Amino acid sequence: MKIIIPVCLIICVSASCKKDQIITPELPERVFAGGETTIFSTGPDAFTFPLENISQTDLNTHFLADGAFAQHFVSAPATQFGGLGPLFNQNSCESCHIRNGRGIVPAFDGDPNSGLLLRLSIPGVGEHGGIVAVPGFGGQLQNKALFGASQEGKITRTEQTQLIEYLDGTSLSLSLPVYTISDPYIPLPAGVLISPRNAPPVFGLGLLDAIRTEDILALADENDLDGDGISGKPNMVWDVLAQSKEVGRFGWKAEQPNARQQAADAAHNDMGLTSYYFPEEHCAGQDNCQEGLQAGLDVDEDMSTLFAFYFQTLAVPAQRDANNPDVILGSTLFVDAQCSSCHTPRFITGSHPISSLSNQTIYPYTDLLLHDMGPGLADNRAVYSASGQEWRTPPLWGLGLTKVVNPKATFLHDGRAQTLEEAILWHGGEAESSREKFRTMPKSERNALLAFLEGL
Ligand code: HEC
Ligand code: HEC
Ligand SMILES: [Ca+2]
Ligand SMILES: [Ca+2]
Ligand SMILES: [Ca+2]
Repeated sequence: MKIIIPVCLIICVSASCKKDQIITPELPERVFAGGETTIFSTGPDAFTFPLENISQTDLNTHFLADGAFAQHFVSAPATQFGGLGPLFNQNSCESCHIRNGRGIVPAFDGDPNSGLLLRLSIPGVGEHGGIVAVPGFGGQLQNKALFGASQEGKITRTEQTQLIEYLDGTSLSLSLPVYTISDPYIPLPAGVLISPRNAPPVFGLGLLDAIRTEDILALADENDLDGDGISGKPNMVWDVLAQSKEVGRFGWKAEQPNARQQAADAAHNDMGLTSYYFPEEHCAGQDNCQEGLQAGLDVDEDMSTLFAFYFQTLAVPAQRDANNPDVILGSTLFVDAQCSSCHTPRFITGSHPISSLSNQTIYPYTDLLLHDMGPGLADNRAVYSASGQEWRTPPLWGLGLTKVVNPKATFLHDGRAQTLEEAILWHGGEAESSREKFRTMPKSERNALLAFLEGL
């Protein structure tokens, strides 16, 4: 009897073990990049799904909001969706944020249909610590105009290349785009500062909205007191409704404090739609600019809410290939190379008015702070607390699906990097030692790190 029992135990235990492995493989927590909101999709529509745990009421609103985001606005007068322009860049949100992913950089000089736009200013500090707008042009170049107004100019690009060498003797050439304005409708004043910005992906932003401000501030280390060479700081930006300075979260320099203001700013600057937040057209002094406009605001409170609701309730796709040995090695190298010092892997969200976003354990890989990225990435155009060399750490979730969603999509604030490898090699400033760790890795390790990023 004493002999039979253990034999039986061993057989039972090993059998149940096998069964478990086949039926329910253990998924690490980080696979659920958006916590309970995570969706499992790997196709071209991977960025278009609503939060997995969304309520039925919110789902109905999400579908309405989807319509607003895709809507092509027209000039006034119109019974619906009027108010486009008079100056604008594109007539719908989606024409820049393609399938909710990135925009495409201009294909040729003067290409009017790109997702990249130029922010403008002249040196100095403006109202609330913001930029000083360019007389006649404002804070952004609108390259389209309705009849009667003048488009402000065209986007032109030249390129410079530089060579990066790996220790194994192979090399890679990086190309730096330099954007200028051609055919301005009036002469540009001297010394105009230009910051090219490509349209970033818009999914998962409700979760970033739901991160507690104190959790962001806890990561800031402006004077690098811990001596690790990394000194993230928040951008303190103007909150139009609160009439106070708040921590910025959205945009490549974290210039917008919350989802609603981000949406209203996009509608206003990129499409010429006035709203409760920004009630005046941004004509920067053009004489014909106010003619033919509809009475009142172009978008009402409901429409403003819908623009924001859409991207707040877009789900993050799950991490892929998490159990692949290369991906596992890559995730270790990501920490060893200090990538995770800025691309903070994990947060737990606070409470949010959209309840599906509350108390979620998420893996966005951003600290939402500004970092000095060196002269190579600089736009030399300060805005609020962000210097001309500082950028907000972008989230890396969904990164590997970027080109599945849009094969022409590229990386970094001005879309200069064709690949993830190029994006890493452009890192400088506070991230210089991190980049050097990558550059001096053996090829197998570089590939493992890239495999990890491709799986995000
Ligand atoms: C002309 C192209 C264009 C159009 C049209 C456009 N956007 Fe954008 N969007 C951008 C660019 C470029 C940025 C980055 C801006 C920056 O960093 O200053 C951006 C940023 C954003 C962000 C912040 C993303 C992040 O990760 O921080 C959101 C959200 C957004 N846009 C939503 C919208 C909505 C909603 C609309 C329609 C009302 C819209 N956009 C229309 C180009 C566009
Ligand atoms: C000092 C902070 C910092 C460190 C360290 C850092 N990054 Fe970044 N990373 C950034 C910032 C800021 C940007 C955006 C720069 C820009 O667009 O000009 C960025 C951009 C990226 C992008 C492009 C994202 C996009 O949406 O286009 C990738 C990929 C990336 N980082 C990966 C890495 C990897 C891998 C490492 C480690 C080898 C690393 N980063 C280290 C701050 C950092
Ligand atoms: Ca308008
Ligand atoms: Ca303008
Ligand atoms: Ca530090």
